[in-house]
Amino acid sequence: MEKRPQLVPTMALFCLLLSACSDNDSTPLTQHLTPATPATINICSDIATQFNFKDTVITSSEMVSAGKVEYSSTESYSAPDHCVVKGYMNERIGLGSSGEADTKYAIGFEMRLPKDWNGRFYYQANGGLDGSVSKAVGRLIFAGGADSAALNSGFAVISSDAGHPSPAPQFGFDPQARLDYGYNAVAELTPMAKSLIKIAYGKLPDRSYFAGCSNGGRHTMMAASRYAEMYDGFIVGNPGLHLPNAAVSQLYGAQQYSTLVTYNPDGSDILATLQTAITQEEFGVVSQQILKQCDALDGLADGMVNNTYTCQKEFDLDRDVPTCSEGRNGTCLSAEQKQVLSNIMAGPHNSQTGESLYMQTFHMM
Ligand SMILES: [Ca+2]
Repeated sequence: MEKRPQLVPTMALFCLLLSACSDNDSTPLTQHLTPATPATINICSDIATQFNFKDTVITSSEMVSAGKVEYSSTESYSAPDHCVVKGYMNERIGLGSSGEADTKYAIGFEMRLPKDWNGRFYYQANGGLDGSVSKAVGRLIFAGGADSAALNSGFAVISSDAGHPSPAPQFGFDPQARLDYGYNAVAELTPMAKSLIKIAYGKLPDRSYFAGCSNGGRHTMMAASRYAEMYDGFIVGNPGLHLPNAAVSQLYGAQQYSTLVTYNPDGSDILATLQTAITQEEFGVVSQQILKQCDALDGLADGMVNNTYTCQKEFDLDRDVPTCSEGRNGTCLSAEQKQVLSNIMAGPHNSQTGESLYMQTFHMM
């Protein structure tokens, strides 16, 4: 079993975020780690035959040349020469939407292993309801844009479908699929991925990081709370938590926006119509005013609001955003729009008890 001082680097990351974990600068609370050491890939196409791990099937492994990886129709990422490994774990038959055991499940994954590796491992947690294996480019986190995503920065990256196929919502009928989606896929995939890395490069990763946004942020929070010993750092982006309640909140938002629009009688283009409730231009007016009130609250006027707690106190929608006096023109919000936005930010409440059903904001300690 792998044993390394995991808590120390994790604390280091938190200390960086909090700016001050010690009131005595001469007494560091953390130790410096030795740098991760790079390695060159040993094998790629032979991984399928040489890698053995419990309940794991490698379906393909091949080297691809440096170039762009098409992540989606609108997103592509630069990548170095690397090995693409595809496979799945824990194949089984589980419950489908009919309630019968008639659906094939597995934890599908893809790993992308750079020929010249930086010695580090990156778990790319994906968004939405999962259900398909997004390309393991190591997206989302790195500030330099697509060219500085994890794969192109030399990390070995894994991505997975979190244990179920598409269409995604039907996995809810199967208890094991719910566990895999909730947290267990990470527990299954992480030791497998590290073992595969050892085969590919001749050594385990020196550092391992876990990152994602939205549902990926939720995965990251779950991994940090359940599997902290497997990773050295967690990068959480906009985590979706308590998802059933979040769904209620989203539906409440749709109800609120719908009060501002008139639908076509035939019901066509419902979503497009909903998006006219508050246009991107009008949201832009709101965001500019939030920036104006809050950007510098974190000590640096850099276009990013990082002191969100104080911002929630300082920003006043009614006061800070112009109210349209003669119809909407893209530079103001109507009184009705302001009310809808206020309602949405307050979130849905139990009509009997007044209890909030879903928190819209997270207060940092
Ligand atoms: Ca700022």
